[in-house]
Formats: sequence, C-alpha cells, structure tokens
Amino acid sequence: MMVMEKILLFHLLSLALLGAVVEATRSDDRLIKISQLKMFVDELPDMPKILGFDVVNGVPVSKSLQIGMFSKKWKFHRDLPPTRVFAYGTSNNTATVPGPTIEALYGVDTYVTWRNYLPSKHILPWDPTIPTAIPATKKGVPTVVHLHGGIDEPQSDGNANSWFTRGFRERGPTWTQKKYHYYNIQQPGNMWYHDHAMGLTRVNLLVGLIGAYIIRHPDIESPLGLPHGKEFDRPLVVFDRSFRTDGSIYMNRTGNNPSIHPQWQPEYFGDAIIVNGKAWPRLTVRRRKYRFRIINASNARFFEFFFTNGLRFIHVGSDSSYNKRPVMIKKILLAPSEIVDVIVDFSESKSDSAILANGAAYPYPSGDPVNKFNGNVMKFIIKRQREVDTSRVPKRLIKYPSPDLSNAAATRYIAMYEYTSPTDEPTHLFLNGKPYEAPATETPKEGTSEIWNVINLTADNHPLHIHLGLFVVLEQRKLVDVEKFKECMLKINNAVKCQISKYARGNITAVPAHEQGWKNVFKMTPGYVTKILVRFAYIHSNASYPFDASAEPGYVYHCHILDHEDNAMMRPLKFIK
Ligand SMILES: *[C@@H]1O[C@H](CO)[C@@H](O)[C@H](O)[C@H]1NC(C)=O
Ligand SMILES: *[C@@H]1O[C@H](CO)[C@@H](O)[C@H](O)[C@H]1NC(C)=O
Ligand SMILES: *[C@@H]1O[C@H](CO)[C@@H](O)[C@H](O)[C@H]1NC(C)=O
Ligand SMILES: *[C@@H]1O[C@H](CO)[C@@H](O)[C@H](O)[C@H]1NC(C)=O
Ligand SMILES: *[C@@H]1O[C@H](CO)[C@@H](O)[C@H](O)[C@H]1NC(C)=O
Ligand SMILES: CC(=O)N[C@H]1CO[C@H](CO)[C@@H](O)[C@@H]1O
Ligand SMILES: [Cu+2]
Repeated sequence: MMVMEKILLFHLLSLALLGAVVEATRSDDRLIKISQLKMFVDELPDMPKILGFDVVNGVPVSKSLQIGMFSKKWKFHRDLPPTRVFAYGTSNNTATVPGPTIEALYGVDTYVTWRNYLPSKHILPWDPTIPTAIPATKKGVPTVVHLHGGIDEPQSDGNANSWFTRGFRERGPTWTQKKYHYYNIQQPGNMWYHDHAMGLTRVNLLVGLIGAYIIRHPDIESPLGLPHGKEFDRPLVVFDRSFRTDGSIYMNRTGNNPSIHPQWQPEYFGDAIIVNGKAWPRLTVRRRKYRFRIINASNARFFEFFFTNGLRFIHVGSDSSYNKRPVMIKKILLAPSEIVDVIVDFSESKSDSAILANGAAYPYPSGDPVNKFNGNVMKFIIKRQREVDTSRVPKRLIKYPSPDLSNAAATRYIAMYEYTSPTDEPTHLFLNGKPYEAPATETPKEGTSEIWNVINLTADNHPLHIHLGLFVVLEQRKLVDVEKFKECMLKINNAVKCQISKYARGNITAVPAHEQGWKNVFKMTPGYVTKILVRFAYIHSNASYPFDASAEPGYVYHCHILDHEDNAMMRPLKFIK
C-alpha cells in the first residue's frame, strides 16, 4: 500500500508539474505548426455588405450608420480553434474579420458613428514606451477609425490622437465628434477603413479592426462594362497572422531591444496568409471574368501576387482611382495598405484550378524568401463549362488630368531615417528626423499641388501614405554615394544644404505602367529619392473641398508599415489658409 501510495503521489506530483509547465508554455508561445493547417479547405467568405445610403421613392439619400467594435471569437481555419478578435459590425453577432464592406454612392453622404464596445484590456501585448494612447484610468482599448483614401474633413479623418474607449468614456486630446461624415464626392474607387489609434495601430489591426469601403459612381462606371454584381465583383482583404495552438493570435511580447522598448519590434510577419478572414481559402469560379479589389492589410508583409498556372491580371485601378487604360500584368507587387483593382479572366485558364501565389521576400526586398506556406494565398477552382460573359474590359477606362508640374506650390524633401541601438537593432524610425509631436513642418494650402522628394535612407522599402491628397509618382532615382549623403543628413538633416542634386543622379527605375495613375500609397525604394506630385484637390473635378481642410486636428502622412507608423514614422500634415 505504502508503495502504491508513493507511486500515486509521484504521479500526481508529476502531473501537477507537467500541468504547470504546459500552462506556462501555453500562456507563453506554443505556436501552431503551420503545416497542420491544410490549405484550401475553407470557402472564401463574402463579408456582409452595408449600403452607405437609403433609397426613398427611388431617390438615394444620405444615411447614418452605427458600426461597433466587438470582442468575439472568429474561426480563421477549419482546423484552428476559434480566435479572440476585435471585429467591426452592426452587432456583436454579425461582426466579422474583416468588417462589413461599406458601399457608398457618389454624391450621397454617409455618416458613421463608430462605437467602441471593447473590453478593458487588449488581447495583444503593446508597448507604453512608444508614443501611445493610454487612458487615464488604464481601462479600455483606445480606438479611432480612419477611412484610408477618403477625401474628408479633418474631424472625420481618424486622427491618431482622436481616440476613444468604450462608450466614449475616455477621449484622446484631439477628439472632436462621435459621428463621422464621409462626403463620397471623390473619384469612384476602393478604400478601406481601419483603426489609427496612437501607438496601437499595429495591434488593433492585427486583432481584426479593418474593412473595405467602396465608392460607386454608376453613371461613370456602368458604361465601362466591367464584371459587376455580388458574385463577379469582390473585395479580397489579404493579411498575414501567426497563431498559438489554442487559436489565439500570436505576437511576440519581447521587443528586439527590450531594454529600450519592452515589446516593440520593427516588423510583424505572420506565417498564415488570410483572405477575407480565412487562412488559404478556396473559391469556385465560373469560366468567365471576375473583378477583384485586393487590399493588402498586412502590418509589414509585401505581397507579389501571381498565378501558378500563368493566368494574368488585367489591372484597372490602383489604390482609390482607375487607370487611364487597362494594363496586362503577370505579377503584382503590393505594399501594406496598397490596393489593386484587377480583372481575371478564368476562361483563359488551361487548367481547372489556379493558385494565387506570393513571391515577395520579407522584409521586402532583402529579407527571407517565401516558403511553401506564405508563398500561397488562395485557390480558385474553375468550372469546366464555358459560358456567355457579357462583361468586358474596355480599351479606355477613366482619364484624370495629368500632374501639372508647372504649378507646384512648394517643393519638399521628406527623409526617412531608421535609428538603431549599439547592437544594431532598430529602436525607432522618423520622417525628417522629427518625432510626431514636433510642430507640423508640412503645411500646404488646399487646392494646390506640391512636389515631394522622398529620400529613403534606410534599408527597408517604406510604403508612404498621405492623408487627404492623391499623388502621381514622377521619378524614382537612385542616390549615388549614398553613405556620404546620409552622413551629412544625419548631421544637419537638410537635403538642400547636403546638396541632394549632387547625389540624386543614379539610375532611374521606371514606374510600372499600372502604377502611373493617381495613388495614395507608394513604395519608397531604399537608397532612392522618389519624386511625387501631391495634389490637395479632387482629381475628377475642379470643385473645392466642401469642408475646411485647415480645421483641427489636421491630417497626417506616414509609413504604412504599421510597426513603423506606431514608432513613429508619422508626421502631422497641417493645412493653412
Ligand atoms: C459579444 O459576444 C461575446 C460572445 O460571443 C461575448 O463574450 C461578449 O461579451 C459580447 N460583447 C458585447 C459587447 O456584447
Ligand atoms: C521574440 O523576440 C525576441 C527578441 O527579438 C527573440 O529573441 C525571440 O526569439 C522571439 N520569439 C519568437 C517565438 O520568435
Ligand atoms: C502588404 O502590405 C505590407 C505592409 O505595407 C507589405 O509589407 C506587403 O508586402 C504587402 N503585401 C501585398 C500582397 O501587397
Ligand atoms: C546604371 O545602369 C547601368 C545599365 O543598366 C549599369 O551598368 C550601371 O552600373 C548602373 N549604375 C548605377 C549607379 O547603378
Ligand atoms: C478644370 O479646369 C481646367 C482649367 O481651367 C479645365 O481645363 C478642365 O476642363 C476643368 N476640369 C473639369 C473636370 O471641369
Ligand atoms: C538597399 C539599399 O540601397 N539600401 C540603402 C539605403 O540607404 C542607406 C543609406 O543611405 C544605405 O546605407 C543602404 O545601403
Ligand atoms: Cu516604414
């Protein structure tokens, strides 16, 4: 008996110990083995659609929406336990990741009251040592919504310091209003809404606070004859995430320089590729043309999309505007937050399936090559039967005015810097060597155009996003003797005094045909100066903004690698009268 008891006790003890260890690893970081998630088993979801207008007696009229942010569980894959997420939706039950697709109509205002129903604590670790929204009560998750690509008033632009917590209990220093006003009088195209809270953008997006927003202008778009309707015109929101075995989203809680920033890391990469909220989904398509509005909602991963069976993309739009002409391409490089609008004609497929694949190294361009997991995105199963397809891709799409260089109101230099610790690990990044809090130095006048020379003095490609404005990329020119130029810049931070013209005379890299139109994000190549013409006015009309762009709290421009934006590759953009 004694022996039996001892053995039993021993077993109980070791079970308890084992339990403790398993618990410790679980709450630590037992990542799911990515090979356990079979690819192409979940159907591609369609996100719920919300119309941004009402129709009264056949006439479209403006609408006020209430969209909440809810903490709930979301199933990212058949073989993955449900994951705790923060999701946008009109109710807890209907909230999704990504959130509902808002479809607005040109000329009809949409109002949205974004409501925060989030719990007192975040799901993910975050870092109070970078400039961060922290409620005085230390309770609640600060959030604020930015409509990316929207031409809207500053009060509705989702300024990083206009954050609020559950029930608007606490509000950031530049908070002004509950109800956001989207004018929808800009060029038709694709946008997305996402969180923008100071220092929390990367974690708030990682847990699900993103969704698509489309402005349609039927008078202009219908005559084009592109594939349309719910089945043939679909947003694809693509991002990467890592998961623990219990289904929770994994983010490393230890920074690369923990003595400086306990948690912040320069770039988040996940090993599962998610489309419309499912890891490596599949979609059965008919043998005809489809339109896909692909939004890259990754924190830091670039995607280079191509079809393994040689199918091509017909590129019709970039970010929020149409191209002048369609461009046929085999590969598309998409930076975080860039959007491509493409037609894929599955009737040209010689096989009955096509894998949409990704070939971009991470970090882009000089990091690790993709593997068989993050090198796959989704699978299209193509029906055998041919069918009548009345949709078409016209030779001409929509022509907007070309950039007018003669009229530029200012020429600015925007230098990108990355700072490192003595161990050569990144600690933070700045634009023009200035923190976000430093007074605005970019102070345009509404209605003008400006030339911005963006000088990338880091080893990374940074997608630059400018709020309110649209821009055309004029030239990408390699810097010669870049180390010498950088040395001067690090000392005096003045591109003109450092004689930029002496260094900006390397080779020119052509802007790809499909990226020559008006954009709101562009990839700034390391070691290059990229010249853009930024227009602070509509591109489809000469009307002035129906709001005061110089109002508080102003706008921002920033790198759209979210980990960089948070620490703190973001600067104010303040309009003056
Ligand atoms: C939403 O539903 C989940 C259960 O699915 C629950 O845990 C959570 O508290 C709910 N949130 C709100 C705001 O009702
Ligand atoms: C988390 O980051 C730390 C610091 O960079 C690193 O040492 C560690 O290996 C990372 N953990 C994982 C699971 O990648
Ligand atoms: C998505 O955007 C991220 C961050 O800007 C970028 O690193 C990644 O390459 C992009 N991926 C695609 C498919 O565009
Ligand atoms: C510019 O391009 C030419 C031809 O492709 C090449 O020989 C030369 O080395 C390049 N120069 C620089 C500075 O990269
Ligand atoms: C805007 O003004 C310019 C110059 O006056 C004119 O050529 C152009 O047609 C106008 N554009 C629109 C859309 O009215
Ligand atoms: C890839 C690349 O060209 N990186 C360069 C970017 O600019 C910095 C500084 O000017 C160089 O040190 C990098 O080599
Ligand atoms: Cu960046």
